[in-house]
Amino acid sequence: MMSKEEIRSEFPILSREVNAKPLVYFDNAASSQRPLKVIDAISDYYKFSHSNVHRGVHSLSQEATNLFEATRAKLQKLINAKEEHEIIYTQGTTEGINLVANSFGEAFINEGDEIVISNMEHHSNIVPWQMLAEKKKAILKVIPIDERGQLDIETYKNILSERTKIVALVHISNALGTINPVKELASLAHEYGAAFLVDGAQSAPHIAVDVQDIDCDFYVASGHKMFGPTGVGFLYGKEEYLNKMPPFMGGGEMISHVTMAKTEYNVLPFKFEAGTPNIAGFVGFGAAIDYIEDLGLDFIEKEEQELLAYAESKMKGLEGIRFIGTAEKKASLISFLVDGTHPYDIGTLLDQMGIAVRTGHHCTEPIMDRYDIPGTVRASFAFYNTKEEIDYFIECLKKVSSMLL
Ligand code: C6P
Repeated sequence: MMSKEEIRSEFPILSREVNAKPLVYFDNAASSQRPLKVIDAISDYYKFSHSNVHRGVHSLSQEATNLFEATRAKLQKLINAKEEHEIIYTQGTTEGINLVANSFGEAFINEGDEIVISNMEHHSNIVPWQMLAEKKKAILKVIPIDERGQLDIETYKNILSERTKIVALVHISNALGTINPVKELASLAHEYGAAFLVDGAQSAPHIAVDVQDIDCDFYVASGHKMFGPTGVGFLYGKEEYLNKMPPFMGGGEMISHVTMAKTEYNVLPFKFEAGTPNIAGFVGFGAAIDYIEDLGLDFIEKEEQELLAYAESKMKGLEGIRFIGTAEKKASLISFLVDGTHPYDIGTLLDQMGIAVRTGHHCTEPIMDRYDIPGTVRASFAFYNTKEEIDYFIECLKKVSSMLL
């Protein structure tokens, strides 16, 4: 087992200073940091192996293709997908959801059909469905959340009907930390024959995910939150759905044959991967998945749950703290307000002390409306964070609060 110090030494950025103070990086839900293995994999790829993929008989192109494709098998294993070709490379969670909204929407959504989302979705799991509903004259239904930030499952059961065609829900809320019981929610959707999409942006980096056990039809996530590069991500889709869905974008790679009269589309997964991809990004993503697998998601989850419990217990002792999101099952992030202060002021002053937290609505404005607040301060932890950093954060939070009140 690696010590915390050993783990931290693999992330060069963690030893830098910000505003002349050691960096305390508590903004992992926005984007995590990368270990040297990922940075080196990208650099080596450009130094020694770059060429276009799937396009050449020459050795370099084949080498680049092998490196690029290896990540697909790693992703398949990571989330236990049945088939490798059920993994579609994307730019990230946002593209994955847009792909499903467009392609699934085109094939399966008609006037009067219903799409179900919840009040705790990220904008990227709201807007594409609103656009689809408008285009197809479909109806968007929203599951409410309770005061603790948990889905109202009884209302969900009442919303579901034969008209429901797809349910798209977040696995772990980026603004509340709530872990949703996606297996149970998927099973309820399936009783009505509806498809079930999981927004896994915040779950893939932090907990073990088994898409066959959840029995979701789609699962999307982003590389940059999984200790990998920006601009890469993936969509898992059940083959039976992906085969029935039209391509999202047209161009090179996604075709098997083109004439001026007609185009035949390529097989999965390439049908959904038009154009030259972010090859180096996917090579780096492969190294990030290796890193996660080596460390182990059980270890990651345990470390992060410990940090969460430690931070929550310390914060409960502070005056004027209001937690937003107190679900029974929570991931390692804390959204909060300090009575009488604005989140931006807290965030700005903490930054002066070297602490990076996110402030604002976290791209979840409907959650902020639900609680009638302008935003929150969000501290989100990763396994490389430490209790000492939390102690320093608490000390600084006390100072900042007294300065503002
Ligand atoms: N949340 C946060 O600070 P992209 O931007 O495509 O990688 O991920 C979008 C997204 C979708 N769903 C959830 C639950 C998310 O948390 C995010 C990204 C970041 O909370 C940036 S807004």
